[in-house]
Amino acid sequence: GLGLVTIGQTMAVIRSRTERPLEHGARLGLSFAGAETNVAIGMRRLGIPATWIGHLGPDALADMIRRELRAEGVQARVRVDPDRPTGLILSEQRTSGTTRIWYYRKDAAGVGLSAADVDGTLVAAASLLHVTGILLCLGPGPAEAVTHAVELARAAGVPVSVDLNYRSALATPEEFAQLARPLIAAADIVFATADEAALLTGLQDPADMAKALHAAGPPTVVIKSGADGSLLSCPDGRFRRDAIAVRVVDTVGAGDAFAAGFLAAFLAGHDAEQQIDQAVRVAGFSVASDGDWEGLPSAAELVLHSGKDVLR
Ligand code: KDG
Repeated sequence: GLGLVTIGQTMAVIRSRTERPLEHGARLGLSFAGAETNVAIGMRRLGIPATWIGHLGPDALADMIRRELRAEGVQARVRVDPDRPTGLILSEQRTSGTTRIWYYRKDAAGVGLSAADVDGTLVAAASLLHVTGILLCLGPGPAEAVTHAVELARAAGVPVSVDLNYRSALATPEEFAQLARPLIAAADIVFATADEAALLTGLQDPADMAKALHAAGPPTVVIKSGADGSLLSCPDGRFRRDAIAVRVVDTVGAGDAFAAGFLAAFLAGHDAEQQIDQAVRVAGFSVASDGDWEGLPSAAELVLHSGKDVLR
């Protein structure tokens, strides 16, 4: 098959390299990020073909994103939105341990996504469709794009994975719960942080939350509790894993890394324990390195640095 197909909003990232408030000015670094392209890059580095559907603006930031995705071997099915700039994330390194993020995304390329952007032939040829809750909250058009992609995947027998990725800047918890429900019902695999699962179920214990999410539809549920580890609940059983102990450099993107590791193992036909083991290891690389996706490991690195020997 075509491997991973995903759809999302990818933005430029301007990151301060100075540990102090931005109001005093800063040295800045330029990159890009998007939950869905982070997963695509992560899976691609582990040998899985990946295609991303998205909109970008008519600007140099879009050129950077296209060029980098090409360099990573991710197929980009991009439509240029002539009326909207490429979105932007401004990341302030307030202290060495605290990052503040401002989004410039609600009027940016990506909000114009619609069902028309979803190529049915492409989705039907995929081995997996991966989507997140972010597009649901970006407006009716992006939400329809996700819903349509999921319908096409289901009709074609393509497995669907969903990372909830709740963004409080885009929706209240109540709005999010309502938007996410049908997506969860249609998913084969759901990734949720413990906070997201609590928001949706009103429960606290990971095993209870997983049970409640199963009742909503998905046979495979992963609850991620950050440094406190993760729980995979699936038809083969329930598997808990500790997070890998690393020096924490940057936690943003860890969830996408986790999903990439998990889904790459899933598509390679590995069993449940191998899926969560690989997820935890790829997330460890992400946490121990700077940037939302730059530090993601290749398959060769995962082999070299097995167990707790994460490169840092
Ligand atoms: O999961 C990390 C992503 O969320 C980040 O890289 C960019 O899409 C993004 C967002 O919404 O913050």
